[in-house]
Amino acid sequence: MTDATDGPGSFRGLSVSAEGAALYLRPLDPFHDPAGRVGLPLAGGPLRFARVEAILRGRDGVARASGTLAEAEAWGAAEGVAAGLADRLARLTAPRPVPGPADAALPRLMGVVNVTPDSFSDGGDFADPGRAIEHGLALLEEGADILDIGGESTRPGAEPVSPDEEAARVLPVIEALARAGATISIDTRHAVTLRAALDAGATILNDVTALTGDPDSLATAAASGAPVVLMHMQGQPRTMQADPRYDDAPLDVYDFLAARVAACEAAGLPRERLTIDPGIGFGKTAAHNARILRHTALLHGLGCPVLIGVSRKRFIAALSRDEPPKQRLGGSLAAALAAVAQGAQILRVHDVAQTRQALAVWRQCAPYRPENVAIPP
Ligand code: HH2
Repeated sequence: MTDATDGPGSFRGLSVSAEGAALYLRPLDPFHDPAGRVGLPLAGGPLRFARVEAILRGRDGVARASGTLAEAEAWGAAEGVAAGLADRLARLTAPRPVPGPADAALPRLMGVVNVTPDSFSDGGDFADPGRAIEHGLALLEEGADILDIGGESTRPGAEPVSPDEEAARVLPVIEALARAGATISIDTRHAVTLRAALDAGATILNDVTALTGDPDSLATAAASGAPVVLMHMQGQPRTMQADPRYDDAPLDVYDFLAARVAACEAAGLPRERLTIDPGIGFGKTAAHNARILRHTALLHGLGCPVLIGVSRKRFIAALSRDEPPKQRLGGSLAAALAAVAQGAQILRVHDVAQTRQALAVWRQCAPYRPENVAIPP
């Protein structure tokens, strides 16, 4: 792809002299080009990218520069980091299996079923198993591809729930919805609940602690053969919103998830079974969340599908007019579309029908089709 006349361009000032500097590659301005005429595929999907930002983090801080792929390659060769760059590009572009029904389009919609008395978003609406089952069936009707069933609130300030109590809440709901043909993920940080949920019919594991919350979770998940969602969280739900701090939020989240992917691989849980999630709202300020979402495309560099859960979260109110959870649909859709524009493969949402509608319209109207935009060379 590199042309003899290409130079490092705007990357010229970016020096990798800092010893041990880590290199990150962030695809910029993804666009829709099903014919695949320009650029490289983002995560093997229909979006492509032709520009990247190279980010270097060393002892002295973080340096960034952006340009075309050809300029990045020329810079990489001049700086002696061609191999590292090629490795990151290979991971960014490779196709990857996405959990959920094979025939479901991307992004897949994961509908939230909270069998809890105290969830921040739908506090107690579906704590009764019968109502939770009804709600799950309604979400399927609305077009949910996956139902995410949880029996413990992880909202800021929430008190932990015992695994026994949690299992008693979710198991009848999982059994009924699995019988109805739903693809079910279990949202738990407890290994016993995870195991029992699989026996009851769940086929996907979703752990907000990225399998660190229970010493048995990693081995249980590895042995299960099921796909696993690894989510980033700083601290614990009870205290995580008390002054969260990062050196660089998107890079810190990326490094955490990279380390968890490596730990899973070492435990016999291969990357092909992993989905990663930056954990919007979990130990993050509104500014951290917004910045992490603007860096969604960076996460494809880990070679796993990306799941994003922004639905009704507090940062939406913080960026807007302090609306209560059920009045955050507009902001939830805006944030979800921002992530999908960067190739997010799964959206975890409360409002399935409205998200489906937003995606259908946005797909037809978004200004990133090659016939509508000037594609960078
Ligand atoms: N968010 C919540 C719960 N589980 N799992 C993943 N992978 N990603 C998320 O963003 C995520 C999650 C919180 O939302 P909700 O379930 O509505 O609230 P609560 O934890 O209060 O039940």
